Amino acid sequence: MAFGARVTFDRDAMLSDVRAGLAAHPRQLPSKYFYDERGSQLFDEITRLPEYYPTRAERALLQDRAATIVSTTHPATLIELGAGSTDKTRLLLDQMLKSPASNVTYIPVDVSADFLATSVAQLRGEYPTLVTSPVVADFATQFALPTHPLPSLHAFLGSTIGNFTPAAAVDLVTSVRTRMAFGDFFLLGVDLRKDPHQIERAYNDSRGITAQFNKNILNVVNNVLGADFEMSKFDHNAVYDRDQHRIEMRLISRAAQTVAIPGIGDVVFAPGDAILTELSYKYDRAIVTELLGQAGLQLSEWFTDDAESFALALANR
Ligand code: SAH
Ligand code: AVI
Repeated sequence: MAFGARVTFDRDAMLSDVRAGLAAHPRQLPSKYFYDERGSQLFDEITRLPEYYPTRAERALLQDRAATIVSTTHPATLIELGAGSTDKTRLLLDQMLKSPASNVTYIPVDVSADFLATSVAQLRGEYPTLVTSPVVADFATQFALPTHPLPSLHAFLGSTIGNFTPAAAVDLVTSVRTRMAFGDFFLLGVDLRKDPHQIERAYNDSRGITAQFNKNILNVVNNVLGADFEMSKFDHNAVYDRDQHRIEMRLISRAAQTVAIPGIGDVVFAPGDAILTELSYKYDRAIVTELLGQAGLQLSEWFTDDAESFALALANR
């Protein structure tokens, strides 16, 4: 492992992603590189911030709807993309495990290997009868699932779908559809369009945790590639684009600076130069129905909280 840090990203893949991203206009870095162990811990902290409403809204929705979702889909296996802490997942697992005869399998898929291992160790302690088979993979690529009992519920929670452009989101849901057997369902959590000020506050918290999360991507590039990004020389920036219905998160260079990235060379930044680090799209029912349809799925249930802040979409083939 390069440069001694506990990171699990493939060096060559990151080198080519970073080379392409920093040569692009605008400059960008793939959002998956936020999530080394520290990035995953920072995201977990974000989910508990007063300003970051999506996690609370989705948890409340799952508290209300998990029983209905499980009785509608009666899954033997839960496959979860981008499982993270698996905190909200427990609400689905609790329902799946309610039947005394049930033999339940859980397959969390995540790129953040160390954090996933910690989540799984905790889960195994809490759910001794659950068969937990974690998969460390980039869910945007072809990856193999361990054999599992059917039917499956394929879950993609937290509005992580929003971190993909509309075209990439269709590709991602299409790949889920191709893994779905007859009788399987897809459960998608999406953050809904709302007052832009409320959305912007969620990405500009007063404690600066989102800023640390954003800057952590530079730390990950330093650790894996041996680059010399100085986090203090970049500012966090997150703005809601009302036309495209998305948060755009950037790192803005505070000064003229040159960053050396072994294998890539020197990258020169002028004051104000930006690196786009994340998009976070916000949805409505029509857009989600269209996305599912383009991926070959149909919406079967649409659940929202009272404030219409967040939605869970249940879909089948
Ligand atoms: N589902 C959790 C976590 C959301 S954070 C929740 O709702 O709170 C996004 C999660 O997706 C992180 O755990 C991150 O490591 C993972 N992730 C992001 N991009 C990924 C990718 N391309 N492949 C696999 N996992 C990814
Ligand atoms: C994981 N993803 C859905 C989060 C989001 O809201 O787009 C990541 C995040 N970025 C800043 N805050 C949280």
